[in-house]
Amino acid sequence: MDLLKRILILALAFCPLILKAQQDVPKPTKAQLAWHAMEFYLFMHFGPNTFTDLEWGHGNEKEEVFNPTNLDCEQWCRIAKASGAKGIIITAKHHDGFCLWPSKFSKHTVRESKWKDGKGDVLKELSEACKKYGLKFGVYISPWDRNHPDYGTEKYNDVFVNMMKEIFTNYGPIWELWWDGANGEGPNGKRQIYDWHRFEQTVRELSPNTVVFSDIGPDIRWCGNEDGIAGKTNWNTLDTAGFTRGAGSPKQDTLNSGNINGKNWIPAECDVSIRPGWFYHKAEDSKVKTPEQLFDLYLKSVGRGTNLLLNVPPDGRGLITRYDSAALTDFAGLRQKIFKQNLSKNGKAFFANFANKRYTKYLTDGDTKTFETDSLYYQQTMGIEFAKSQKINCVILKENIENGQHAKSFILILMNSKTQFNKEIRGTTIGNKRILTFPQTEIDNILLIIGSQKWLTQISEIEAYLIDEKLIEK
Ligand code: FUL
Repeated sequence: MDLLKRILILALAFCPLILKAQQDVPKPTKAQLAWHAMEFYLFMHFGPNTFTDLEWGHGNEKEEVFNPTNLDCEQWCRIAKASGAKGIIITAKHHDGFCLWPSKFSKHTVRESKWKDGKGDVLKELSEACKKYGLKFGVYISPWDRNHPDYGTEKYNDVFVNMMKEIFTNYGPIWELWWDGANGEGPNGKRQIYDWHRFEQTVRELSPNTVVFSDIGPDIRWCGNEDGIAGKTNWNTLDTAGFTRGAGSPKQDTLNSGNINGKNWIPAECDVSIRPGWFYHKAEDSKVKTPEQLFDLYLKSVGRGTNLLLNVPPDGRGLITRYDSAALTDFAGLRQKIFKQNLSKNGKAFFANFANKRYTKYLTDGDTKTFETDSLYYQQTMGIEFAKSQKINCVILKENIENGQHAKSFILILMNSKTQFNKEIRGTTIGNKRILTFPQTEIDNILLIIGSQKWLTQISEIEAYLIDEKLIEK
């Protein structure tokens, strides 16, 4: 029996074991999978700080400071839509404890303010506007509360649960719930011992499709920095045993890259502000990030397999300024222009197995669910060949992550058979999307070798683009 046959028989004998191993691999839930597809959405920090020029309110601000003169959540939604964002997450309650809805469980809310004679409700207006504009609606609710008289006592856990109940019942569906990790002192100088278990149960019972963000999930994790930058190695898996939210969470670089053999599917989300601060400050009108800077952040977040949560704070009128709006619209324009023409469609996609090369439509069909794999576990090779050489400086790889994330390392080879030119780009993880940019190169073959993998990597797309040279990742 020749060697190849022996290997094949051995591999078949181990098949059940391998299949079992694949079943044990962490996989996204349906809600997480839908979350991955969102890629880019907006954060809005709005509340008393908008009017007091603070970042962290003390909790003793008079309710009357909250008084937007011209609040228009539809304007927020129109701008979000124009930017290509898929949803909005609003600070329903920041650390100062002020509630943007008339909660029955607090006396520090819009109801006590002068805005609309105490009849206003930002969550109502925004949730309705999001529905109208086809945007997902998410809520940030800070567990830390510098105002609530019960904070620091067991009673506050009831307050927090009741507030979440109000939000789910009156403003749902809530697509993402954001729990901030900060846990400072309350008005009585005490810190709260949060009943996280109960908080989680409340969400699961009342709103099972909501994905919950915190430093360590349960559904989405923090990416470890507030700069909007994910790790070049970015596993959607994380080990959480022995860790707690806030000060007890894993090291920031672990959050940034995940754990290769992590037991739980908890992908990273990159939060960053379009301005230096999270809340609106007039002095920062001239410091709004440019469309090019936003695009670079997009490459470093979405382009590394995470989602981008971009904060755009409304001002004291209750409107998004023209500076932020212009930057967002131009950012969308850049993305539309850049990704308009997938040059891979000019070529023929192939999948190679030993000496056999078979052509496939799956790598260029735009369908992230279709892919080719080998039937056995070893490195996989695929690519695009072009009859006529192409100038490119950007390649996008997509891994179908429905059944887990598998590629551990890859080599992308850019080849020009006429000039014998070969350029190698080495990388580690791929995940939902991996965007690689490099100086413009004329090629007639793109070869992707998945070097090592946890299980059979399912590459669904290899896209190629020629983008403005200035936009190559910094
Ligand atoms: C942090 C908060 O302390 C900031 O004020 C902001 O809300 C940011 C998104 O999260 O932990």
